[in-house]
Amino acid sequence: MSSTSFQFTLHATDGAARTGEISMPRGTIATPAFMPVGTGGTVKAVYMDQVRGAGADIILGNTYHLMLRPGAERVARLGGLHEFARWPWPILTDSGGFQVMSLAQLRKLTEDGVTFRSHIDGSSWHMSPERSIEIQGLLDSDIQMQLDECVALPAKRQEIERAMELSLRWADRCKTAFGDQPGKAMFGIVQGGDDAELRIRSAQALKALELKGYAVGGLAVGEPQEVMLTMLEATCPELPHEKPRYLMGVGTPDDIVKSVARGIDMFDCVMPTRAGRHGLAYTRRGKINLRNARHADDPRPLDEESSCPAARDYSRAYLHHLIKSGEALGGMLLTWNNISYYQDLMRGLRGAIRESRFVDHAAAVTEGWARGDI
Ligand code: PRF
Repeated sequence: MSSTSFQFTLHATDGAARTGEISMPRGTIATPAFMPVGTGGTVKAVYMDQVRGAGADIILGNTYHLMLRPGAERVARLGGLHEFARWPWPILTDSGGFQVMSLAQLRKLTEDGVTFRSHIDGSSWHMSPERSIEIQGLLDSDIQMQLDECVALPAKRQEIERAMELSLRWADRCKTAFGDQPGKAMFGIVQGGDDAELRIRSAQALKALELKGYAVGGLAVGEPQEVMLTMLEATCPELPHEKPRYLMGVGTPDDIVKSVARGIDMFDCVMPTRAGRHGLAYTRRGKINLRNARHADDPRPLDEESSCPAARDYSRAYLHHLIKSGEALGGMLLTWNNISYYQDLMRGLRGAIRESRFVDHAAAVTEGWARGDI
């Protein structure tokens, strides 16, 4: 059931893995959850009906892209992002800092925020923590993220520490700017690079702010998976047990299973959508590259047991043909398949945690990828 306020309820735990639900006015989010990425007000190459039908409870939008085009004030005048994009269920928006650092030109970071030029038309912009929250409010985002600074790894400890402390000061300013909105949430973001001590300091300081949820940022930015998992092992125990934990921008199915095992509740990543547009299908038996000529005569579907028509009803030969011909439908079907695969993966993890068989289930899922099907 949805509710008039933001509430997180844990239903079961199995080791460090947890399952529960976030309940808020626009809907309920079953966790562990995967949020398809809808950067500019669209989950690329699929209809919102397909995203919903696959089982997504929440999608992600980007402050950076939407402020530049079509503009936050315009989206607000048009009724907010849910109405604009025709997705009435919860939306989480990233704050913009990460995208500024990866996409914008002539970036300048100061205590007050970040100044940059648009990657679209070169126009000049400034974003402070307060303006990021204001924009996320204009979009009418349900879960808003603090402005933070994410440092790419490897980096010097001094640089990681400076960015982590700046992010903490910005968390405080975002909390004030967000104020008291019972049906919505503002999440803080743990930074601290690959340094466990800095991660712990960041998590403890954010915990003291008593936010409604916490993200782990600054990971999957060039470090090996093992380092990411070690950072989760250091960070998660420092975060309040009764609040949701979101690992930003992660990841592969394997990253997700291993992060759920360490106590993460929410994920987002462009991987299923971007890979789909590039001819890559995720299945229970691993990844299939439909560009490969070995599929040209293969009448089999991607996975006859999938919940998704794209996986059941079309031959690999046809999908190969679409991708090789540059047909839009190829990317559309594979995106649909991949979003469905990720949602099925999360549903399976939730069921396994609820029934205290997470370790066996995770091993079976991993075994399936390794087995392959050809
Ligand atoms: N901060 C924000 N968004 C993000 C990240 C971060 O550190 C990452 C890192 N994986 C992805 N998206 N605000």
